[in-house]
Amino acid sequence: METVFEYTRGMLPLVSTYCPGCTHGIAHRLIMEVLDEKGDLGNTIGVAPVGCSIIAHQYMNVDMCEAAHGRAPAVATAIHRVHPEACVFTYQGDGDMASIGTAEIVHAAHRGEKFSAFFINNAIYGMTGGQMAPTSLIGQKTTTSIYGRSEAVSGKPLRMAELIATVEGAVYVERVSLDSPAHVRKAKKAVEKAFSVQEQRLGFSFVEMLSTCPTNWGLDSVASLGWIRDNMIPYYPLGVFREVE
Ligand SMILES: Cc1ncc(C[n+]2csc(CCOP(=O)(O)OP(=O)(O)O)c2C)c(N)n1
Repeated sequence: METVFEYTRGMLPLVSTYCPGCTHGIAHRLIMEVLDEKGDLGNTIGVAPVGCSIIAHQYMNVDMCEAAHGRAPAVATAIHRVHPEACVFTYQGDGDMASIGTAEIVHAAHRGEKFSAFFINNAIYGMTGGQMAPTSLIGQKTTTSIYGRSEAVSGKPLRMAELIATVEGAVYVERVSLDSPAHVRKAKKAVEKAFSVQEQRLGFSFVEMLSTCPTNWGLDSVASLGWIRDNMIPYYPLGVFREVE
């Protein structure tokens, strides 16, 4: 019989505690599937700071380390410098990376740290109850922007992939989306590329994944995928923003 699907050994066989329709699970699986296919599960150390994915270590079948809010790039820097032969990645939300941790990620890229950063942009603070993030869209209603994000008060949403792409130490920067099967397949290619850049010791690699937060967006699973397509992708275009050969 032909095997058409196998549960990756990269994910432990547990019931997910993420909300229905949340794409953290897809992001987890893509990263772990790639590591499994590369035979790197035993040689990988991941760093997940606070945010909904604080429990990533429960699901990901690799060594994992927690970090304080926004500080995963500093922790990953230390780990990779102590274990230069290991595959090291960070997994950060937008509240984490684009707000309290902005300096950390910019300077990790600036120093050309040779780990891979995965940025899960769901345009909101998920874990803490749906507050506005720097990536929330203009007009987006959150618990701290109840009439919708206003440009006059909060500025325009921060585009992290474009920002990191301006940093000389970054070698590969791409934005992908988890809203459709075709985009998920592309996202997997981006994860593969990020790890291959790291494997070749070329420098810092960064993949932003547009992601859902149905609970805090107040939408069901299917509508959330549509919200990425209709609202996020027009503001956060997909593609490669930097690739240094
Ligand atoms: C120093 C510090 N400040 C604030 C918090 C509270 N806090 C926990 S997670 C979080 C934001 C999470 O949002 P995001 O990074 O976008 O991840 P998501 O939960 O949406 O996946 C905040 C503000 C904290 N844990 N530590």
